[in-house]
Amino acid sequence: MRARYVFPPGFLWGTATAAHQMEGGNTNNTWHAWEQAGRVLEGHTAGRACDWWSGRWREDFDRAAEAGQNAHRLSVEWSRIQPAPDRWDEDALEHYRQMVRGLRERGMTPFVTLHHFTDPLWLAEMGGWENPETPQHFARFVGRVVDALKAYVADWCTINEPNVYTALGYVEGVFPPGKQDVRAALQVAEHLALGHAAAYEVIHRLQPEARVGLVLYYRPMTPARPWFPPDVAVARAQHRWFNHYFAWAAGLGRRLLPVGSRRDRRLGPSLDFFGLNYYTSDRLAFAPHRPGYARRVFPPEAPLSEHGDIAHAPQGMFQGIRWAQRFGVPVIVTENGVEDGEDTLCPRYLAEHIHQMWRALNLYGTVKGYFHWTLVDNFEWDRGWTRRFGLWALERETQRRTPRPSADLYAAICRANALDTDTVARYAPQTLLALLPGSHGVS
Ligand code: IFM
Repeated sequence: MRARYVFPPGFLWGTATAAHQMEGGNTNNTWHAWEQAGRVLEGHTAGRACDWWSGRWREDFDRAAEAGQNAHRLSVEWSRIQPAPDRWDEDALEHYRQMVRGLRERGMTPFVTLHHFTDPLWLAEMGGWENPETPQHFARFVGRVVDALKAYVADWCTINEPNVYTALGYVEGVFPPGKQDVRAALQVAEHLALGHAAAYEVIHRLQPEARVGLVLYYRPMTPARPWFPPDVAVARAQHRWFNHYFAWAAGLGRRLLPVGSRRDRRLGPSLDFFGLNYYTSDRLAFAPHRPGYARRVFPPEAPLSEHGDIAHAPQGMFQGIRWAQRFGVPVIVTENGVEDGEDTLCPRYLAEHIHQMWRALNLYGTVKGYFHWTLVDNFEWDRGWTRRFGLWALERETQRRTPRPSADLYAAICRANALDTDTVARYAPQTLLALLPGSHGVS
């Protein structure tokens, strides 16, 4: 039996990257300071990263284009473009102009993310996103970038994973500024939502035809013991705050309250597309002494990634798209991938997640693109260089890139604009059964 899952013409296939993880030499932002303070696993620093700022983006864009990708999602680094509150660096803007033009020259559609986890040091000194003026600072920065790049870019992601930024920086304290302060987290969340809405407005004022989205990290959360009311309650509460908060703000113009929600016209609706990042799913068990009163466990049957960070739960991709399409705008899978230096799980992960995306597209018809995280191994934030998500492996000292088998699998999918069982049989034979019609991906 054979099957071929075909995507609509013009479907976007790409990879996603972020400035601080790729460029190297970003020394004027909060993450650099965090790294210097020894807060990253094994004392790692981003250092030269993948050397994009010296020009290696060219060879990586060549690689992506040759591998059949027709889009790329990258981010711009605020601290380079605005190194001080009253200083703008035109050379940095020109550098990004060359990059996005470089994508167009290679037949790839650029998606530009305007905020991806890093903040300029001057902004942090002013209180970062706790400061109610930060949304306006962000909107000013966004205006400069849009003016500079709009000849080549029409697709903008305002803020990457504001839910992760808030949770890891202000509740768990493992991202800068390292706080564990729920009040500060609520303030930051509100200001990020306002920053997104302000950016949405500025972009449309400068470029009426632009498409603007927010990128959310969606994580399905189900009760570990569905018959145990405390597990049900914590799973609901965490789903509400982690998944719903920003989606309701940008998608519905509603602010969540401890009970119910309130319409807030400053927030939106402010979405032209929904950027969905999906990696894994959680089960939550009530744990009175843990932050958020919950202990997270992975579905017991799910295979785990190299370091156990990600459980292979491809049905969550389907659920995520079903959830996101309720906000009434096209969905773009702006990230999906797995840390897997040996490339043992990744081929199967890729095939099964793309299959689930196809199922959701077939049912709801709203998915417009898929960006795999990521093109080349890069600096993975608090885990440093220990986690390898790249389709291409990176040897840091020599900057040599080597394709993993998953790079060939993904290229076959991108080139065909389809996932077929012959390709799966070649690269991920163990998952063939899960991909046959009628299986719904249950392997
Ligand atoms: O590397 C990160 C990225 O910056 C944001 N989303 C998740 C990725 C993998 O952890």
